[in-house]
Amino acid sequence: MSDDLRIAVLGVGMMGAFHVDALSKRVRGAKVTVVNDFLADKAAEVAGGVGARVESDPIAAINDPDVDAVLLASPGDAHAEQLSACLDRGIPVLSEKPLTTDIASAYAVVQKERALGKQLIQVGFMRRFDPEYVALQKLIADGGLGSPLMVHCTHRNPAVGDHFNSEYQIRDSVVHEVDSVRFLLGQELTSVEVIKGAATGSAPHGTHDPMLVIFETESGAIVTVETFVRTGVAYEVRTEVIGEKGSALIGLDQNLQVKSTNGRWGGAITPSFVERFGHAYDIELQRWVDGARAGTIDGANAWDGYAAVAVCEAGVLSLRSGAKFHVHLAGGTVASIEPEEPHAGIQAPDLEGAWP
Ligand code: ISE
Repeated sequence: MSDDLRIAVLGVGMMGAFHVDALSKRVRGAKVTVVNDFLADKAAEVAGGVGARVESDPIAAINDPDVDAVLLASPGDAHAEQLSACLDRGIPVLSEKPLTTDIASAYAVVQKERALGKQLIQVGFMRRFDPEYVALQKLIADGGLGSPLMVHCTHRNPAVGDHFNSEYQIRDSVVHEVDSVRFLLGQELTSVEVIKGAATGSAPHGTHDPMLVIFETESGAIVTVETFVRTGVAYEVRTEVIGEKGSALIGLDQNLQVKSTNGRWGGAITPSFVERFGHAYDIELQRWVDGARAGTIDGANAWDGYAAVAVCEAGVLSLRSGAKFHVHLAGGTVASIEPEEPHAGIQAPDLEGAWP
């Protein structure tokens, strides 16, 4: 009898189907036994491809006797109930971001897991498994850059649908930078300010794309994030950390460099996050499966997922109001988010009137 981890995958849109493929073909010790999606045809197609069963009710899928662990790639607003059902059954769950869609429900999930006294929830922040991020984190943790003073993040997608408005951009895209910086620096983010500039012509009316997001960290380091999801170019994610003893940069697409007879040189940029982070996703899944079989988790935990929800919520408030928001994520208590006191501003002297 096989002792493979029997997994239910909830939500088999692009990401869920990608994970089912990886779990079936590339990850050792795992077997997808149950598939659920609100689109019955999609569920049947994906399940059929790997010999799994379709279960139309997500909670029944979680409670299915053929299931040892759950992978959530369902819409974020379904996560709170589905995570709670996994905790009730006491089985491991890998949840794609967001953990949940609001601070209160994310905090409730953290508290419920804490009451069980066992970590069962892992959040799918795959960059924590990308070799470049891992190397950078180690360099910083080993003191190779001295104290980190600044971080510059670039996050560009070639194109997205019109549903991708500015708030979605913060919660779906910038959220990766929130987690990456927390992972790299080992610090909480303490403030958020979103700056909206001129929008690209392909952004729908009222959508601010690109934006500059500025965070501060517990030690006072400053983080800048350029978020631009309609560049029309390719997928570009870079991170540079500047410390007291040097700086380090990752995400340079330094793969095959070609020099041609026409005097040009260059390489290829990854077209989407699937190519850029495909290897990281596979490592993440293998480590999750190995951890689940050993009764542990390995990667971002429920608190990390919760912190990301709270910081992005503050980012959305800053986007709406134009104010800088402070975030307090202390001692495992619920996050508090407050706007910075408005400044009086500067009154410029009337130069024209003063001119002789
Ligand atoms: C998407 O959901 C992801 O998770 C990608 O990593 C990110 O680059 C993209 O902006 C998001 O929409």
